[in-house]
Amino acid sequence: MRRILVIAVAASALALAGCGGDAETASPDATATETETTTATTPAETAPTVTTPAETTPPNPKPTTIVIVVDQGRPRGGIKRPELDKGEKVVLVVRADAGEDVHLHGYDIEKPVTPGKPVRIPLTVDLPGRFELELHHPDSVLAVLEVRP
Ligand SMILES: [Cu+2]
Repeated sequence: MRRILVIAVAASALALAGCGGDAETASPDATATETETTTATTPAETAPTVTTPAETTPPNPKPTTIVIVVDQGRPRGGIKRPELDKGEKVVLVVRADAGEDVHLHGYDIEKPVTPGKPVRIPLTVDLPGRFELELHHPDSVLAVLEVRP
């Protein structure tokens, strides 16, 4: 009984050691499961397309422009905290004297900076939450967009 236990432990230790080795064995994952789904499409009997222009219409058709001037890596006048409504059209304009790029977190929009030349970031804020607009290299928070749902 005791001997069997010892052997079992030794075996598992061996198995473990083998695991750490080359894991580069080609996985046979590529088992082609090509299931051709033949969907019998019944001819759609002219579905009534109801277009409700209600909630999705932005309250303001022209974009809200947010201008940020960066002096020596810092936003002039401090970090801006614009409050926006979901679906609003926004244009972020960043004029920086230094830095490599501006990065709007959450939306993950990144644009290169040319010192002295304004960078325009047009977008529709369709994601609610709080999002930092950062300057990178040097890193600094320029604005925090608050998008109301
Ligand atoms: Cu960033």
